[in-house]
Amino acid sequence: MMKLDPATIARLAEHLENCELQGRDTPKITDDHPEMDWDDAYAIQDEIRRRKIARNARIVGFKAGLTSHAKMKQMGVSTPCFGFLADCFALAEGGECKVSELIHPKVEPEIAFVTKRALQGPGCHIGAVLAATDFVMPAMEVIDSRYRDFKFDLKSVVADNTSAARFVVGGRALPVGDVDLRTVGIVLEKNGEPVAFGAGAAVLGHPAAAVAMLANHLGARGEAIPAGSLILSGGITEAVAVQAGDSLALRVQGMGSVGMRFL
Ligand code: OOG
Ligand code: MG
Repeated sequence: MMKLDPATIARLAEHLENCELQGRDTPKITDDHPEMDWDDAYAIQDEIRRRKIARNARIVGFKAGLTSHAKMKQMGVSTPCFGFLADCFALAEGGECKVSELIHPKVEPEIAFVTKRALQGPGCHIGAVLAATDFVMPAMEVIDSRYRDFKFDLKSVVADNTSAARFVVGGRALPVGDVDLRTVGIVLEKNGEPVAFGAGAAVLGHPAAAVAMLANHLGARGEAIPAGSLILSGGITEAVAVQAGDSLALRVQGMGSVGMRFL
């Protein structure tokens, strides 16, 4: 079921992507389109993905969002959501993120998965995810909602590719059998000060559960997670606001650390 016509979906996708590319904000789109449903929201996100592919961006993977209570509470929502990752979002490990290209960036500590086999729902579960995982790595996602003051509802944020903006992976890539992703501890540091702490289990009890949910979500839409995909499993803690001059580091127990600087 869809409530919006194809022309409206195309127009909203263009609008949101322009906001992303120009670093300017917008009121949430459900203000003007309260009738919008879930299929409309994902159709707008798909259209943004299609626009990027048409400009030669490569889709490198996916992200799960709002998978921890800390994030759901921070954003005032109660269900996870999913987006895509393009090569142009990636930053080099230890690299620089230009704040001038963004609206109001925030950083999230996450566990990244890289798949060696395709995963498709329905019926995908943690065991299947672990069996299909090549390795896991520390990751920081830079989210940057295109919505004014980071105020949105779930449909608006899905249409906006779940606030995806930049990400960095680094540290040590470990086979998934070499780490207990539930008990693994993380510390996020800003300018050398610890600002957030957590353990993997904050993400749906096990970060692989977020990947399974993603596979089931895609399966319901006739899509799969291809082998070789990078997946961000969702912020373990609340997102931390950053500004030019800040240095961020994420340390993950037994998995080293990943850093980035904001300029
Ligand atoms: C939505 C994206 C959340 C995560 O890891 O929870 C997300 C937002 O909070 O803007 O990426
Ligand atoms: Mg995230």
